[in-house]
Amino acid sequence: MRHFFFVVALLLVHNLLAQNTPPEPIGPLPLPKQVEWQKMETYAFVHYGLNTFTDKEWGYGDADPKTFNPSRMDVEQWVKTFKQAGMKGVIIVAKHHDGFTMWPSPLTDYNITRSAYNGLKNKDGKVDVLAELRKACDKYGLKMGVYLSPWDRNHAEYGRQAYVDYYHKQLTDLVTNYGPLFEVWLDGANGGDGYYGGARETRKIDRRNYYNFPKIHSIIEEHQPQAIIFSDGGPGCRWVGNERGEAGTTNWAFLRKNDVYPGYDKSKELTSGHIDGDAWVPAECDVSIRPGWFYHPEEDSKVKTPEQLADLYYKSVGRNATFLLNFPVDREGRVNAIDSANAVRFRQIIEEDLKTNLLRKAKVTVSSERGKKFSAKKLTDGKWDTYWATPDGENTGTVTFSFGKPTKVNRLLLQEYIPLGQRVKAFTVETLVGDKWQMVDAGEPTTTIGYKRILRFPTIEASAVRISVSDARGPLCINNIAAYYTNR
Ligand code: FUL
Repeated sequence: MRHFFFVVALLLVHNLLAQNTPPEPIGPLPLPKQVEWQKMETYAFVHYGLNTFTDKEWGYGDADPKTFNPSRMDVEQWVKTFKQAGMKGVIIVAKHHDGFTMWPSPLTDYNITRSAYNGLKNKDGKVDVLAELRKACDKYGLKMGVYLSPWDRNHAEYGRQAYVDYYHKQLTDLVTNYGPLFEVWLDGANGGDGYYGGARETRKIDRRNYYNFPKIHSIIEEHQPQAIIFSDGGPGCRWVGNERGEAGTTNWAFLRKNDVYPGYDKSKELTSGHIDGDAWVPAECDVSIRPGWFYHPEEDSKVKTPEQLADLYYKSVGRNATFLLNFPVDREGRVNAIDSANAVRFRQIIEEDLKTNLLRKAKVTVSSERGKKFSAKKLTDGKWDTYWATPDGENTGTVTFSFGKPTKVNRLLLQEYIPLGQRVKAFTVETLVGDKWQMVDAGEPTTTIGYKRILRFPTIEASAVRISVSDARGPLCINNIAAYYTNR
């Protein structure tokens, strides 16, 4: 008998402890800097350089630097615009494929000091667009990042070891002179024809090995440990596999890290990630506000509308990715007025759409709770680090929010607590209309959630909303659910 009581007591203690213990993390897991990066959600891209003036997308590497001649350059105007458009940072193309550097790189003559630009000088008395951007970012509280094209159509040694050494030195110069960078962008367009110091020929490289990516990563990690490294395969974040700004409806933050490298030919896989991946490499959706990455006057009538941009927000941030929106700075040296107006209006639309969380005041019930610390209340407390969790062994679950009266709803937002991994594989949403539960049709499969998932659906007047997770990689850890109504 005594033995029996002892066992019961032990079980009780065990259960009590388990109730306050978070679920075991399920790898792959994000680094803390990847979580912080994902929370930025939207940030700007700037493509600006010789191509802006030669009307090209890919400069051959032979344009005269003097061609770069902005008439009313104003870097602060860019940053103010981005800030108003709700962007949390800006990534500037420091060097595109044409090899022209926007900072006074001491390693090449093909740089901004040889241009016709006669703007603000840096501490060494030289024109320096990156120094101007750093200053403006600090003034307005935006983070800064850089794009440094591995492909260089100007450099005579491109294709040979001497260029790789040059690239590593150029990168070191860039990452040691402009303060903290939140992201370093290594694009995947690689090799082909170019000026190459006058050779004017085609040069092919071994995409996987030529640049010595491990060395590139170690240079960045040494000088900018907080930076997220972008490439087709990460390691910090990955290309989403298209330039339309759309993530997959199924979007895992994982990749099989040894499979993917810059220039990876099965880029379609990047849209959804690898469910069996061994590394946390979330997707970033890069897209331009105009058809081209660089400014072309004839595209003034083709700027994406605020509504189109809002649609892209839902298809990127709303599908577990970040939204990197490109602004082709114009020939005056400014974010064009049309682009600026549309981007600012886009942000207002998103803020209006997702203004009041209707679930905050609703009554919540759940199929089960891991314990008090992980109760259903955590779903709507507005805190990042508290979450609802199910007990070990329960990889499914249901959450029901009752409004008490018919309430209009047409948006649903869900967030998993990603520091413990991405788990949900399938879920459904239903609404209670009268006394009937109806399946909500968001027009897209409801599989993964991840950092954030937002569904849009036709307005329903419901008295309750029910979310059911039917499959997951482990116990559920959900830190936020919100529902909204917008009359847009
Ligand atoms: C690509 C480049 O080829 C495009 O010109 C642009 O810079 C885009 C963001 O990345 O790889």
